[in-house]
Amino acid sequence: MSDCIFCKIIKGEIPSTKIYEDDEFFAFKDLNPQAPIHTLVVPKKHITSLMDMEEADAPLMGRLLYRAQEIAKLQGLGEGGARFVFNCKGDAGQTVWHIHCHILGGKRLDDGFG
Ligand code: D5M
Repeated sequence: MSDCIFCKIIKGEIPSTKIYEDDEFFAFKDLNPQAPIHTLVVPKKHITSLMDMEEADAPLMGRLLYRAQEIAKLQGLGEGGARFVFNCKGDAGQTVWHIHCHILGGKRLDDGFG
């Protein structure tokens, strides 16, 4: 999608700190980190929100979860663990309308779900 900032990051039109890339997924550092490790994993396919995905996207999203936990381990979070978050639509505070999985870790996240 031409005006989506994550699509532009995937295409290299906007700079990012890339953590991982394959044919289907792209992972990069969050610009506004909420933890020592804060990475975003996105599918290259533009889907606006987890709550807008179609059933046909379920295998892709299953693979996204598998990749996300691998990427967390690549970043040294295998031992301590991590939080995997999808903010969906307005009440959850979604600000970028391209599905993204937040990976948060590198400290004890004892702040509830915030
Ligand atoms: O989270 C959207 C997240 O996207 C938020 O944590 C900031 C991050 N963001 C926004 N623009 C950029 C760029 N250009 N690089 C890296 N990270 C970015 P949400 O779940 O929608 O609230």
